[in-house]
Amino acid sequence: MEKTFLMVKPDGVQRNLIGDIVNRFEKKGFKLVGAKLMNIPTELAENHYGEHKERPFFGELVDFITSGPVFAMVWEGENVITTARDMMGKTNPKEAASGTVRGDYGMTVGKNIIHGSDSSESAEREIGLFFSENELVSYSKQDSSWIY
Ligand code: DAT
Ligand code: MG
Repeated sequence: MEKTFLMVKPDGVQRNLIGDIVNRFEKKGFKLVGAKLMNIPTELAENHYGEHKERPFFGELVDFITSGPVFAMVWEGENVITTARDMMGKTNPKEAASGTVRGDYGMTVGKNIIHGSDSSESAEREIGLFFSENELVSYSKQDSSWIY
């Protein structure tokens, strides 16, 4: 089953949005298979956002993502990578549709509350960066026959 890496960023943690965000993905029917509250070491932040290292906002981005605890998660389900991106909304909350996390709670691109992998390659890479194999839980849920 497809997996993706999602993370409530430091602004989302400070604004008490962990529960709301987890709730959205649970209610949709996705399965939580890993989660932890953590501070991101600078080296991990730079690696995670490596694709943006030449962008002018890279320094700010690393400072922001390391400015306080994040809630890192791995979610599983059919088409979870694309669907989670849709549920997050566009990168800039000003352009994100209502009903999405960023559209409902975000105001600026620099504080856009949630991260989600954008492809199967980045999902695999990011899950590997943030979680070890033994931190991911394999289990079945009773509701799956009502979801699929
Ligand atoms: P996403 O998080 O939607 O995958 P991205 O990978 O293009 O977006 O960028 C990573 C993060 O960098 C994004 O969540 C917020 C920040 N960012 C993107 N574009 C920015 C910009 N023009 N100015 C400041 N921060 C930006
Ligand atoms: Mg991205």
